[in-house]
Amino acid sequence: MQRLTISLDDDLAEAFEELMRRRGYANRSEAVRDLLRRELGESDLSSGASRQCVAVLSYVFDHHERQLSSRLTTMQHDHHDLAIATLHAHISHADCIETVILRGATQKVTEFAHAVIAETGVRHGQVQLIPVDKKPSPADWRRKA
Ligand code: NI
Repeated sequence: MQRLTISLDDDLAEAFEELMRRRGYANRSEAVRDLLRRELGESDLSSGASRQCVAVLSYVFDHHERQLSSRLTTMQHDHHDLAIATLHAHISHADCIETVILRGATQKVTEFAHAVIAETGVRHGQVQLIPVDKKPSPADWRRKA
């Protein structure tokens, strides 16, 4: 474990303290570690350094929308190598929310997620990609007190 000392100007330090309060961090070290992990993960993904990823895709849709439910299910079956688990919940009379866990080549996972999000009737679509193939990967970066 390395100990780093950093300097922040007052405004940035106050903004950081406020962010920590809003997100419920008990100490600065854990907040900085999480910020770094996220930044490093995004950097790996955008630079193409990470060719493999896991991802969480979530979206809301109206199950009355014509054929949409079966279209979404068909898309997942057509990519059963990527879509490894799906959680479905009925959130109102019309609306459903689904969360799909994806794993595979970052490019294919991204294409699949964007195709689902682009389907007519799919709303609030979001995908979070987590790189897994670098050593150490974010999945391996253990939290330390
Ligand atoms: Ni439903």
